[in-house]
Amino acid sequence: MSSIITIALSKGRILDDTLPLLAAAGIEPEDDIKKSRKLIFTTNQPNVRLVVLRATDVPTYVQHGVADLGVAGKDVLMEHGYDGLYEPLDLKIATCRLMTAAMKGATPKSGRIKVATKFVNIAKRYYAGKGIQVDIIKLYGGMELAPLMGLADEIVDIVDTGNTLVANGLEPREKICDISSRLIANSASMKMKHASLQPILDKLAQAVGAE
Ligand code: PRT
Ligand code: MG
Repeated sequence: MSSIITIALSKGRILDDTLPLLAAAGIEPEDDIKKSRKLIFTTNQPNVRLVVLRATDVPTYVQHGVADLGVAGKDVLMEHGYDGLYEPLDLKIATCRLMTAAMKGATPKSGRIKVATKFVNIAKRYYAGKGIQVDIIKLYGGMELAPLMGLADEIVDIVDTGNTLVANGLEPREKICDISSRLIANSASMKMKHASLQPILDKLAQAVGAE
């Protein structure tokens, strides 16, 4: 008997790259996810369903076991933490970098600095590791505006081409880490539903390798 498997997907840019991988692994939603307003989707696999969530909510659903698998950015995972989660596979999609940035040409301040970011935990760990004292200012988006407006000296944000920084008079300073989206699994599901999950993990690994 095969268990029902629920996979939590991040909507937005990660979704575009996730659907082809799922299709290559033989999992296809029965409705057009990108056009539908539904949040739960049945698939061509009778025992597999998909839920589409805000990227930052994916680890929460998987940690609590209401989804068995999930797809989330490494940035979101590092910020959330790995309690109750495994990360069995790097899907190598939605790649970017997590960086610090500041106003172009600004001399780095000595002493305590103000850092605006939505990645509060990552920023705290990063600056603590460098022995730099910071006041973290939590924002929910548009971090690039903070140095311009004098709200912060630096930001911690995601950079891909770097165009957004340049367009706002900022420059990248230091790379915190490389980012890609990862497959995550609920640690209890990995044991209880192993027989149903393993074939999905194997096919996804194959699909990633074939890219
Ligand atoms: O919109 P919402 O608040 O729901 O969530 P979100 O904005 O976090 O979701 P979304 O759809 O933007 O996807 C976010 C995830 O995609 C992140 O968690 C990353 O893992 C991944 N990713 C990959 C990116 C980028 N590339 C990216 N370029 N996430 C965001 N950006 C943004 C960045 O924040 C900055 O504003 O794009 C801008 C920088 O791009 P460049 O090319 O100008 O440098
Ligand atoms: Mg967004």
